[in-house]
Amino acid sequence: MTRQNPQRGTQTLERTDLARPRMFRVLLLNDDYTPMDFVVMVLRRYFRQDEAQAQAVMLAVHQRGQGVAGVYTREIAETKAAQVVTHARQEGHPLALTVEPDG
Ligand code: TYC
Repeated sequence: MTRQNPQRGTQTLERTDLARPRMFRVLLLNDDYTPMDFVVMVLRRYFRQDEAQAQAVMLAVHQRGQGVAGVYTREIAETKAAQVVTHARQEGHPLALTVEPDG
């Protein structure tokens, strides 16, 4: 789109073909100590999953070692991972997460 500015005699070309941002996966890692209920709470509260999905993801991580909690832009993914680690440490749990490019 072109925006006219008659006072200055200028035109501004606005981009309308915005590129989609790169997306990042937040991965939950299994450990032997974090309670299952805490992981389910994390998936519900921080990753907006319903009870059934949170249970399924938690169990998949428990059985396979890791799993995707959610996919976000980089800043949001890193913020969520940091918030969860802070919460887990406050409760004395060793829960670990990583952030990696999606695809
Ligand atoms: N393995 C943990 C237990 O048996 C549960 C758990 C699931 C821990 C997922 C971390 O990301 C995790 N209590």
